[in-house]
Amino acid sequence: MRKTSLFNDGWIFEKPGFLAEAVTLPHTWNAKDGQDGGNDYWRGTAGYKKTFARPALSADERLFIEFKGVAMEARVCLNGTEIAYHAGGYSAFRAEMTPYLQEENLIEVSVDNSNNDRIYPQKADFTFYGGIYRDVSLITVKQAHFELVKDGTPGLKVTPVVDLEKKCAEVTVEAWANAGGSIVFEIEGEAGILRETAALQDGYAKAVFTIENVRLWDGLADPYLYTARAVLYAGNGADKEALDEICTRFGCRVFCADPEKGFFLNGRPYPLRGVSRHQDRYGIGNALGMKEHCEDMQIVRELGANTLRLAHYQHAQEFYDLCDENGIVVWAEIPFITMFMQNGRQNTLTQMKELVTQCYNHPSIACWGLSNEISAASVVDETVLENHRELNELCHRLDPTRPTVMAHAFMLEIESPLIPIADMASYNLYFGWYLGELSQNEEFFDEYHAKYPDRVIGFSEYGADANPAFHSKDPQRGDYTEEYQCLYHEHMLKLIDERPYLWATHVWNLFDFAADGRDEGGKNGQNQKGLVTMDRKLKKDAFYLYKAAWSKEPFVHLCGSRRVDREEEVTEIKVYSNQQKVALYVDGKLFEEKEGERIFSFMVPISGKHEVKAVSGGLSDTMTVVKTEKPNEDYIFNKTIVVNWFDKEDYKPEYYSIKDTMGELQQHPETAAILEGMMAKMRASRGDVAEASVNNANLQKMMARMTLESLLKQAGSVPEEAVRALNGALQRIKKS
Ligand code: GCB
Repeated sequence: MRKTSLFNDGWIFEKPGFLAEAVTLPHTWNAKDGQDGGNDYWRGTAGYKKTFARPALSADERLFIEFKGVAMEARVCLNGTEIAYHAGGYSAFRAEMTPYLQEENLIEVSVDNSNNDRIYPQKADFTFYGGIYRDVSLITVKQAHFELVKDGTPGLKVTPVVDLEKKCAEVTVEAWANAGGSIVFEIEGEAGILRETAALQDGYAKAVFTIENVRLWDGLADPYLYTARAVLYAGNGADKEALDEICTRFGCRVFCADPEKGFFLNGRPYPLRGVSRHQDRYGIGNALGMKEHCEDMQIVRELGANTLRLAHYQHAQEFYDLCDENGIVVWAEIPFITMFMQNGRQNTLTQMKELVTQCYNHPSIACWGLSNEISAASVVDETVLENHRELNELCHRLDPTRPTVMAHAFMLEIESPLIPIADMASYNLYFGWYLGELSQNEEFFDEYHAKYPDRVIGFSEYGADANPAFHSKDPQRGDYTEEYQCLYHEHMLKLIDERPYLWATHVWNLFDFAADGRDEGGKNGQNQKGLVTMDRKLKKDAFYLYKAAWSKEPFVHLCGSRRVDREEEVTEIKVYSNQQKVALYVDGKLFEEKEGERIFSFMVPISGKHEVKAVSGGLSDTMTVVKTEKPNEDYIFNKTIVVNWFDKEDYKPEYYSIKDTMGELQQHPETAAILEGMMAKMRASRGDVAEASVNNANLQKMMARMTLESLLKQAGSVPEEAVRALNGALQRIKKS
């Protein structure tokens, strides 16, 4: 029977120009430089090697090696012969070692994460860590065995089709082997074991079972898992000795999405409300172990989310397993992202084939994501459309049971022919963070839904960066404060509550994550849109807003505990809770009790140092606030940002100014010319993402509603003198 053993120990890692070092896998060479900003982490070709004595194999045994994730491109040589090549950093692959084994063996893996135009991802907002960052194992099988190599298959494919009315499931179990003979298939559940024998034909066999009184995989409520097993025999199944055995867990459930009513699980409305996650951790990079995966799932459970978007690539099997076990509905995807590459077509197909083949049996997975914001740095032309059609057909061919989806960038016109290619659509919108006003998010969905009432639409990303060191009593977009992140998400949660047609919504992101290209918000190298910090040690206040909405575990949480110093005379104390009543105590005395839902706000006069305590039944949370003379400067991210350019200026309202909207300024030929000059300069400094969006109708429409002042503030880097000059020029043109 097959034996699997970890092969993680005793590797030597060699990076050009550095001394060789001994490492234990999983390992990435970018754990430090990929997380510290500057967009200068090392991308190149490095080597891993290991010597080992010939494993004891009997004459009818064969040896395979399994790599669960090598980023991004790998060549594996055993004793000088190449036994595997793999392009794509997130899916598993296996290779046979048997013919090349010697008494003493040397395995060498050349790993490359350098820039190229063939393998996705190449342009995206996260660090492309290099290394053998998931487990490596040796698998010993008999001469006759289940398929191990093709697309990294588990060898076994389970397709449950549930009849909710009859409370039964028809389960098709298929297996592939390199031999003749037969397979005994089994399905094991609480009611016992069902068994069928099928003869192998051309290396393939299947059995169809009916599970009566099926116990459903029912999301958070009851994520019940069955086990399917396949045992390979040389003869007709009555032989004594089994040659190989594989098993997988599966679940019986029905997913569907309705354009008006949203998502359904097992025939009941089940709005998918949750967060996204990267495989990433502070100080570790992407080389996570089971401990880190479990900690992440624990936090997801505490939050009460019922869905995860596992972005932007295939995650570790261990993590999909955790989703199966915990009843989390998953959006799975490949890293076909941001920028279309003419030479990358084949790689999108390979990565998709591997994702679907390797993840097919996970009951948690509800859809296959074809791409993310592919229009952000590319024009959607016929080649882009064709690549998406191919991917879509591939998914349907490999898996007729699951819908496909795409995550679109806000500037993709809702009329784009890209959108209807996939079965479902979702948008990533950042109005109220990168640009625009918060209310533009709901305007966007309302317009889309009114125009396309028969299309399923969701909200695949939204978020605002927050560094928990920064605070404000008057939070503003772009200030990186914990308080703005709260206001932003309060708005978004309401938007979502009011639009049950959104089939799934995912906060970007549950955790801060490494994006070495970012240098902002006081933490270089990080995207800080997380509800939790990258080391998982601190839950930002906004985490508790979602917990109040989603979790049933009773709690009260005082917001602003890190904003100790407060300059105002009367301060807002905000409590997030899933209880109906919250009482606030100040210095031991009852201040006020309120009834409400999720958000409880109290206006408290302060004069010195106060102890503030929120209480609901037996639950409580306590913090200290201190009245100060002046604002605490440590709470401000960029102290040089000019908050209001106009405060000190004379301003003539009958003339044009930066307070006018872009739409108004475009009406007058002179102001339009000034605007165009400014936009050309901005485009030149923003690179290809901005370039691609110049003639973008959505962007134009959105910008027409913004004042020039707010556009300039969001651009951030425009010097104050330039703003004054621009305003001066506009103030010379009289409004008609
Ligand atoms: C997006 C991308 C995601 C980024 C995010 C952001 O739309 O899909 O990868 O991290 O925006 O924070 O800008």
